Amino acid sequence: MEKEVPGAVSKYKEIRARKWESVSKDLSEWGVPVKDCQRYISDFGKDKLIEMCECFKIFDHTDTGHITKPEMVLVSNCLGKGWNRHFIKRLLEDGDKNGDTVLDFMEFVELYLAYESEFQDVLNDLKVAFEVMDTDQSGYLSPDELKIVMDKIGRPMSDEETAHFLEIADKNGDGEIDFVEFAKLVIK
Ligand SMILES: [Ca+2]
Ligand SMILES: [Ca+2]
Ligand SMILES: [Ca+2]
Repeated sequence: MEKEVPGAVSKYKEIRARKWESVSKDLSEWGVPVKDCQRYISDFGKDKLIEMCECFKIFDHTDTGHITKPEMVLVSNCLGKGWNRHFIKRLLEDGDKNGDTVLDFMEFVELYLAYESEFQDVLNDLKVAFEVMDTDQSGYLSPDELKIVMDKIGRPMSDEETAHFLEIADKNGDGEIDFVEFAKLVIK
């Protein structure tokens, strides 16, 4: 396990810069100006905004830029927490400020902050699994890391299979699997 060794800080900064780049892209895709998120950044930090963005993308299963009720049911069920329908109804009622029955990113951010432990609880097992697989702690799963995991669980993959798997999983085409891409593989 890597502890406070020199270089850990710069590695962390590198991961954060890469993640922030992806968040900026997402925000612009959703039509959210970064300045609208500024107060969340000053109140809770950039890392929190990255975390909320990842959580939003995971719940937005079909990548439409908003979260629907069936998506909330699907995601919470798939991740083994199974929020009951009363709780989901309450989340939507609390979160949907403009009354269009879905949650856009800005609505989600407020909701996430109000129900942070519930959202974190849903994603926790997945996060732990991801961290175990990410052996070099780069924040991303490389093809080699994937192969090692598949070997370990007794289902070794050939280079071809690995490439094919990556083709399906690697939505943004950067050659690695990030936490959101990993979650999308698990949630079906
Ligand atoms: Ca709404
Ligand atoms: Ca890695
Ligand atoms: Ca990727």
